[in-house]
Amino acid sequence: MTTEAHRRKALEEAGYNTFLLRSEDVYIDLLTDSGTSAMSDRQWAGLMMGDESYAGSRNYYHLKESIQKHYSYKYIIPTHQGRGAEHILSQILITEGDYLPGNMYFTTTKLHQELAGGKFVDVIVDEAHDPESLYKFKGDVNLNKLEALIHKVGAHKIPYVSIATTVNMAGGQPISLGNLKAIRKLTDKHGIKIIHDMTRVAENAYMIQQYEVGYEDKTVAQIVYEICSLTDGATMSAKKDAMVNIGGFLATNDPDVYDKARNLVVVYEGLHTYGGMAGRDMEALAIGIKESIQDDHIRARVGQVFYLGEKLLEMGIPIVQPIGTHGVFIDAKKFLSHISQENFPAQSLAAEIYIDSGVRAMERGVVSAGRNKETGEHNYPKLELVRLTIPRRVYTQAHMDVIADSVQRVYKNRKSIQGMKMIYEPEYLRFFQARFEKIKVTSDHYSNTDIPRYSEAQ
Ligand code: P71
Repeated sequence: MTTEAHRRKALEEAGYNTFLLRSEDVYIDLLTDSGTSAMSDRQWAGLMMGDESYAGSRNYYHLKESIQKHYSYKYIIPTHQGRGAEHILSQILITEGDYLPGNMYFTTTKLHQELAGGKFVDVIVDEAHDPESLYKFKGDVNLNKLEALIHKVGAHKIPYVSIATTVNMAGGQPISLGNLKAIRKLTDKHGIKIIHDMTRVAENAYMIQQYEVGYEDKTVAQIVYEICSLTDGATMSAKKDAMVNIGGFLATNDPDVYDKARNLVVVYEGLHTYGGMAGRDMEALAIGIKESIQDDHIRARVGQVFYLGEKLLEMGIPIVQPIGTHGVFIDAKKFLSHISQENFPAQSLAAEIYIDSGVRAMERGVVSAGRNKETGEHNYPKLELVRLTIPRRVYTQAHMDVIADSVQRVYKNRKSIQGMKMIYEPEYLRFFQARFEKIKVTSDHYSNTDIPRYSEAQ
């Protein structure tokens, strides 16, 4: 625990970017659920069984079996994490001038598609861009948008459709199996592949079990298998669902893609039987996959996120609804309606929550969206969010209460919060290392001095 004065100094030194804080200065760390979950006793036991042979490690074969059995894919290549798999797959499948439709962008996925010469096209349903829409499957693709793109550019310009389970940037929202089946039908008609970003597939499957007609009696494991079976290949950041601290993989059912991926992985990651992973980490992952699709586990995991979300809703805090499965996403545009998007409301809000309580959150708005490649202007996404991301098997319900209380305090004082300007901007994935300064008080909104700041109110 730290004092407010300490946190103010720490955040200023971090350029008001929560990515640049030291973890020692953080009390409850909700930056991400990536690599931050607690491994189980069985996973830790698995680490002790690490076979660190350079080639053909026993753990690789265990991992391969686990992926084939639970995720259906035939061929697999371990990578150091999700973006390692995205890099290799993008280089193989995309040629200059291609289009990549998908159910909303993800930062690293889109960047690798662009670096390979492709252009991402958002074909998600409109509801996904509306934080207040209660539509249950905001990860669904709008088939008309997809079909229109196919007609416009031609199927030969679309190597694959990118389908994420769940959709992170939409607020952790699931896609329905009905929609995925319809995408399969349409893509089959045109000879287009479906590549699955399966980073949080178990959480998506749980939402299908809860809300999609016909799946109420299926297990999460069965639904996960069915989702994967409808797709041609996958990239996975195993640091989320599968609860390892590092790791990922690329999977495909296509022997040609596998052949090319085996050739490329040795250039960028390592031999094809370990990619970027140690033997012990592959063992922990093989075990984590099995644990991640247990109904009781996933119900508790998502249940904890919903607990926090429901608490915030009761307090009248504007959050993305339905509540996401890996975190609660605060609607910063609404929360800080007096700060225009060019002054980074979500960045400012994440900073303020940290100062209030030491809770570290992540900006998911205009900073994350980066700049338009052609015009150089900021991309202004409809969603300007702060993500309170919950690691798995780490925090208690009491921590959730502390988080909610802090957000409520900041909400009460919201009118006194100022916007930011960016003073350092990296070329790629700028949100990781960008630096900010609070902007000087210029507008009427900031002259509201009758609302005491939290520290003064004490
Ligand atoms: C998350 C992350 C980690 C992250 C990545 C980039 C910016 C901020 C935080 C990573 C994902 C993801 C999806 C759907 C691919 C990756 C890349 N998410 N797809 O949410 O959520 O995986 O980090 O293992 O390379 O905090 P990687």
